[in-house]
Amino acid sequence: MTSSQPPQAIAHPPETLEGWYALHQIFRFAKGKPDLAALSRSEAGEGWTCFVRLIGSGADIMAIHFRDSLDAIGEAEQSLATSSEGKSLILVYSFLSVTEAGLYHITADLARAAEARGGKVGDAEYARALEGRVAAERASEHVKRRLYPQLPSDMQYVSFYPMSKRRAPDQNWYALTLEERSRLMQAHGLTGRRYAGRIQQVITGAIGLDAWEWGVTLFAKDPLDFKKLVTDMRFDEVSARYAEFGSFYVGKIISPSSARSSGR
Ligand code: 76R
Repeated sequence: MTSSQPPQAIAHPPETLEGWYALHQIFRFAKGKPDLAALSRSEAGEGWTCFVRLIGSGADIMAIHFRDSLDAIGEAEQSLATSSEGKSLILVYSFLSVTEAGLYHITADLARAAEARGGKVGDAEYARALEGRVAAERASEHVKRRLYPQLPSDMQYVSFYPMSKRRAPDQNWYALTLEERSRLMQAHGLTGRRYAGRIQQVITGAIGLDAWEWGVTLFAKDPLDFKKLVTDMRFDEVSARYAEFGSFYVGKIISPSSARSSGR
């Protein structure tokens, strides 16, 4: 009986760092196929756009935009929609999010330290320590790569899918303790690291922005690595217990060089 249980403490969210906003757009071709050559990768101030020719999908093309503000994402969206190529594209799905680095480990450390000194999460000492740790993270190359991802020139294949963490009564990610989520995410990171150099992942957070909670964008040299990594993740505890997935979109980047040579 739930009524006899003590009220559960509200779990503590991890601190996160955010970088570029991201928009994934999935299109079908209208009657006329657009000039694919004109849809090359474009660099735009802060951020970039790339086009992915979808393979084995009901849709035809995915655009991935990264920009430094939501307004700039809106401009990228508008400029594609009003371009001559854009007129041959019918939007079938879009996903709005922002690059995110979850600081589970740091948040759990600071919470433990606060408890040990009889303080509280969020008190002045916690806030001071957090500021220092966050600044150091933000300055690290590792975090910069997650927040401001660059398109890997040797990884032509892309797999994109949205996902959420489960919120079932007895299987609720958001009701786990911070310690437990930190432990699970550390194990997740170790599983992922086995693919270093073979897969580049971009994690974008979409809570409050879209229906799913995260976007997962993977770049690979060998598309078989998508299957291998995602299989390993399914067996990794956090995905095995808590992950729910949307549709997968797989394809190949329309390379700017071949696009240019065939078009202009
Ligand atoms: O070590 C680190 O700095 C990063 C550790 C790390 C975090 C915090 C990490 C590593 N991920 C993190 C967060 Mn990930 N990731 C996924 C998926 O298909 C599935 O089952 C899940 C989809 C894949 C394939 C993947 C790959 N990751 C996240 C989050 C946010 C969760 C939250 O905050 O609650 C999600 C949703 C997510 C999902 N992850 C890695 C990888 C890979 C390959 C790595 C190692 C990357 C590296 O070390 O460079």
